Amino acid sequence: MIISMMRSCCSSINSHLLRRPTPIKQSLIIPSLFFYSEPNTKSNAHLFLRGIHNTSMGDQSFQNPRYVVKKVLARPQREGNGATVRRSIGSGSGLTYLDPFLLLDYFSASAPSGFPDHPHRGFETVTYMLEGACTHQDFAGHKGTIRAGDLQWMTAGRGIIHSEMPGGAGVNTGLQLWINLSSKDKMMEPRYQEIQSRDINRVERDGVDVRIIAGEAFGVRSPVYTRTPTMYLDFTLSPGAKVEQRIPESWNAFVYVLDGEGVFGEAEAAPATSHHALVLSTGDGLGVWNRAGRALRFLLIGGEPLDEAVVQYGPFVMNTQAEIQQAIEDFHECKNGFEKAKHWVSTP
Ligand code: FJE
Ligand code: FE
Repeated sequence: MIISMMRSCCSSINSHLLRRPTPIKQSLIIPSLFFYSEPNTKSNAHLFLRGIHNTSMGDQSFQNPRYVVKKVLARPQREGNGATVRRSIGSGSGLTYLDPFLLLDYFSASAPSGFPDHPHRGFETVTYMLEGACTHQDFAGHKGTIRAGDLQWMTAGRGIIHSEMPGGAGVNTGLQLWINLSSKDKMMEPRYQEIQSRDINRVERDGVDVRIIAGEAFGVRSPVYTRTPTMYLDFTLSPGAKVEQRIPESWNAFVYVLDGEGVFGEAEAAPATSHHALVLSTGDGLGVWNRAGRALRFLLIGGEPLDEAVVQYGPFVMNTQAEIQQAIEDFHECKNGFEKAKHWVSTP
């Protein structure tokens, strides 16, 4: 599928403050001010199965194996309030939008740095902790801490204002993925799915250990409901192990390497190492080989493209400029989903 993207405006991170006239914490920073639009294209997604089927462990068994079409190294940058992120999807480095994925940040924060009070509208944030903890508080009174291996799947829908801060001393690292919502879901009531590490389904077989965060692997499904059909798998391969994972043919998919080095897509490909994002071609599955002497850990993330126009203003992601204007107005005037913002600030 051809994705054509036009970024009509780009200004520097942290350069704009959106201030509210009410006694809300004075600065709600909307740092990434990218606007981009995607022309509408006809979707053929309905022609394909949504389910993810079992994986074969034999010789490469796909009709149309996927291979790596783009490799991007995610370099550290400052974000939020003193936190560090390695941004792959959503960065300026040629991976602006991989429909339906808006952003993938590998983040690292130590108190007092973090991501103080900020809004979201029109998409989902998926936070997966690797080390330490992250405490979130929102304007509706939700509060919780996720720790290493835990997951928070937040559907912002029409509006959330929240803080995401380190949940303890020491380094806190994790991944945050932003998944776009289709036009029919953008203004839905917000909701959370929080899953503790021990409740994440896991399969171990032939040197392959997979945690199934969303979708299915080896015939085992995740309980997470994904409004935009999505797969999110956390694989660890022992030295010498290989895996073949089915991916629905029409979906966009990518790999993010966390540890070790792996050969992805083609048996003779050059190995990829940590913090590289690998965008995959179309196809019905991916083969991965660990030929190194240490464990390989990577995420495999895929989703059904929405094929809708995208207009983004920092943490507001809608289909049209008019909807973005409306989101900014609603945020400022605490209406249409932002009512609870009127008298709320997070507690330290
Ligand atoms: C945000 C800048 C931000 N990556 N990874 C602008 F930093 C954020 C934001 C995050 C974020 C939070 C966590 Cl816990 C992990 C992140 C960006 O909160 F939402 C906007 N708009
Ligand atoms: Fe957030």
